[in-house]
Amino acid sequence: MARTEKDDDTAVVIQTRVEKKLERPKLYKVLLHNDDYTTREFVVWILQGVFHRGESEAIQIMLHVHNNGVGVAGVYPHDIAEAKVRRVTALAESNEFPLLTTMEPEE
Ligand code: TYC
Repeated sequence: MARTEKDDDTAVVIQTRVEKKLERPKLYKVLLHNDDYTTREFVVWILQGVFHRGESEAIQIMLHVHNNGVGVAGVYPHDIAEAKVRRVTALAESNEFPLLTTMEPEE
């Protein structure tokens, strides 16, 4: 905001508007991939423990992945999605399951 004094006692006020684009943070889908060795129970346990899904929703997602090859476990900002991928990968490894988790930007 600029105030310009004129010769008389009036003033001109110039309002400069700054265009500020508020970008919404990009979201990422955390994907679970099907395989032949990870047990259904383990995948449901992961969906409940890491992705906070209720039991019936966890079973639905697990069956979707089992039938379609891939499915969305959850959608999160970048850092959280990355942490979930790491956690699932670590849990799968320590339980000796080949369960694959990846993340990709949402449309
Ligand atoms: N296909 C596995 C089985 O029949 C179950 C499974 C589901 C594995 C989802 C991985 O992301 C997965 N035991």
